[in-house]
Amino acid sequence: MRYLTAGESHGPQLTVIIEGLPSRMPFSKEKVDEQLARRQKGYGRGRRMQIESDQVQVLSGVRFGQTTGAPVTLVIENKDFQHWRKIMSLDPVPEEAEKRRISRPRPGHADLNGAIKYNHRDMRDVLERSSARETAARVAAGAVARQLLETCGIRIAGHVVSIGGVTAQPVDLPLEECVARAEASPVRCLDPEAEKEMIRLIDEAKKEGDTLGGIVEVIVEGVPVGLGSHVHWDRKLDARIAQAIVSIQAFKGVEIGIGFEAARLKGSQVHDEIMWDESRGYYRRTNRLGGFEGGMTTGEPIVVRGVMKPIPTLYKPLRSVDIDSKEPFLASIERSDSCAVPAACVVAENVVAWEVARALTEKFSSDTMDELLDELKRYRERAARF
Ligand code: EPS
Repeated sequence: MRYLTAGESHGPQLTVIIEGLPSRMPFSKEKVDEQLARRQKGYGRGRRMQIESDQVQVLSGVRFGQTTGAPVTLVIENKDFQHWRKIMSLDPVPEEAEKRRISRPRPGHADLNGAIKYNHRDMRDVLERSSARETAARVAAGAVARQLLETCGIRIAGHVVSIGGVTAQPVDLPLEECVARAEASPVRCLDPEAEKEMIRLIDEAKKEGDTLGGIVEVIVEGVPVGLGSHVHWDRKLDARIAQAIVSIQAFKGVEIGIGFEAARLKGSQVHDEIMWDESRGYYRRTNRLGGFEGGMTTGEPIVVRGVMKPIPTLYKPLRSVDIDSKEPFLASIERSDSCAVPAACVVAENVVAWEVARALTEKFSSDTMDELLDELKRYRERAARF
């Protein structure tokens, strides 16, 4: 399974082409739209989200509610494009190009590095593609992968662990409860006390023209043992998930299970003891390793956290240098989100869903959904009795 996204933040649309899905897999456009709507929510979003109402158009690879095995093309319209027709014009508009040219790179954004690398004197040609608008296309791809997982009995939840240094108290909840609580929270946080404080901090940051980052957690339940592989670096599923997380715009770090805490503890305090019983087969007494040993799933829930830095588009000026005059200036910006951590949580869920679905189709025959389900069922039985 692979996908490619295309489209600019203020261009006409985002497109994603997905290849390698099994045929005869149930496909619901509504379920994709549901994930897109979840990504648009969250306390701290800016005015752009009031303009957009993301929905996919399905242009190929699906017929009568099922995939055909052909590439699936999904398109999401940028409603904001109507305000940007001249600036994003295909044909040259010289006076507009000069008047609206961006020569002032934002610290922390892709602007300067991308401009130097691709030789753009107008940094709009960088920011249009580095923008987190692109995550809408990735969520659409993940939402399709999620439907594959659902058919296989694999479920996903995500929640916000911290924003601006405020951290939620850990709670041990069944997955469905975690989904329901996160969904009901404007910051996707499971701890109501921390939620209040996060909202207060976002309001404060907004007032000060500043932005906030945070930590999100994704949990995947019902995964069979042995997705991924110990035999080679690029087949390790934990590593692929780490890549998927850190590739989300503004993400700087990733942890699996207890993650960085493992550095402080002794081996006996870290590793999960192996148990077996008739009804469950093999299981671990704890899940500190977040569902992975040796680059493969253990069958315990996958638990992965991602760290998002504060968005670099600030109202509060930071020093930078104009690429024309080489003069210092204080960046001032018109529109941005003050905190997009709750939205990024939805992105993280969906990019993880993609990697798990991809690993499933690599392990099992997957030209058709029936083949995949048959093999998965037999394999689960064998693994339990092994
Ligand atoms: C973004 C800046 C803002 C965000 C955008 C990401 O957009 P604009 O520049 O149009 O105000 O709203 O996020 C989205 C459009 C989205 O769909 O998530 C940026 O610079 O990354």
